[in-house]
Amino acid sequence: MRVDVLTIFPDVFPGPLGVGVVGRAMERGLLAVAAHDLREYTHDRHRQVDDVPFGGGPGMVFKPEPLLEAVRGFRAEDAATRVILLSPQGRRFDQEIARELASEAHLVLVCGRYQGVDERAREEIGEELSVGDYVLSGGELAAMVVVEAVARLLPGTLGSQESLAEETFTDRGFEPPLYTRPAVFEGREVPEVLRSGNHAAIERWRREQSDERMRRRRPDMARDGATAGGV
Ligand code: 9D3
Repeated sequence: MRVDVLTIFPDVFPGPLGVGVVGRAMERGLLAVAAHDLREYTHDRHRQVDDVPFGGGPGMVFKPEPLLEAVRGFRAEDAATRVILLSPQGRRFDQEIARELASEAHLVLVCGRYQGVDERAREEIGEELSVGDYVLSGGELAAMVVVEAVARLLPGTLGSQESLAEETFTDRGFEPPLYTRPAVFEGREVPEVLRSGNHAAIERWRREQSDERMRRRRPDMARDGATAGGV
């Protein structure tokens, strides 16, 4: 998969995408992430990407010309590319959308900043995603969240250990409590069942614990059964 990111802060990439599972996927050629400076698509002396909003109001707005010159360039190269604006008004990104995006060959992620993006550019881009109901300063961290979640789903990205761990609780969403050594830490013991060697009992206990956690902490996920969260 190829991901092109349009941003006024290309230097923040790859950032955390360069390490761990996703970093390895890039090293192995399963994923290529390229950040492009939006200012490279300006033609004025000041390389201006923003301007004041018509009608007044605080802050600045992304001008349509540089954004759309870049987006049209990517679409001209590859008509099937999926162009997505990261925006607080977008559809909420979740694991189901991550799975859908993982089937694409090419994504273009446009990172907004300032007060937002000129409406005509928004319309032409066509698709918008938010990563949650909180205010970020721009779309860069959101784009990283999307790339990380999608990259994990590309075939060959996860090692067999990680894939297996993913699958075991894939339809449950919540991990059961995890313990490692020592068996007693500051007087607090690892549950006996985990040390019993009884694999059926261990499996049953883990299932109960993860169901109970989900009911208590994420009743929205538990309500529709185990697959509601889709993770
Ligand atoms: C405080 C200004 N907001 C009210 C008028 C509008 C606003 C504009 C631009 C709020 C945030 C931003 C920058 N955020 C993003 O570009 C963004 C984002 C987010 O803030 N939250 C969750 N997901 C995303 S994706 C992109």
